[in-house]
Amino acid sequence: MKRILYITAVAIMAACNNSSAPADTTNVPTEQHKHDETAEKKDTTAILAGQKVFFPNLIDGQEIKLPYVVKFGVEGMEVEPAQMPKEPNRGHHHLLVDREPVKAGTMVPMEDPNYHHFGKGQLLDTLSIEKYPMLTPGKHTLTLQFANGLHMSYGPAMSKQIHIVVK
Ligand SMILES: [Cu+2]
Repeated sequence: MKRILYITAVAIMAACNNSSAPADTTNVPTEQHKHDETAEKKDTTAILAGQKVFFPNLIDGQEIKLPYVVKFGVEGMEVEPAQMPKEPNRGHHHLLVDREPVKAGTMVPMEDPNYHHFGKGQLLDTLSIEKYPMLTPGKHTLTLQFANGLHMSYGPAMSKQIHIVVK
């Protein structure tokens, strides 16, 4: 009986530990993290506070007519052409149509036409029916996703999703 109680107590403690630890504790940026990343350059898809992407000229729910020039914004990271990552906090934009943000450390798909890579470091693109045939009239989601030089996603925290209505 004592042993069962002991096991139960351990299990409860373990459960408490799990639930009391916020999921993003490891992502809380500290000076220490910053130094570690710069020194080791191991995790090339870790992100820091204040780093984000955004659509400078689109708001959620906006109605647009094609062609439409959509701009890509980023704060706290630098845009560079796709290449072997030498420095952290760099990468390029991706525009996803009707797709969800890409998990951190996972490659942004290359073959799916709903994932557009801007590996030259582009800061805008023209949404046209020729280049984006999936943008048929009606509601769609646009997701801006930042990824490193090897197209490895910085994750949902470095993405921005909005809804648009194509007229
Ligand atoms: Cu890419």
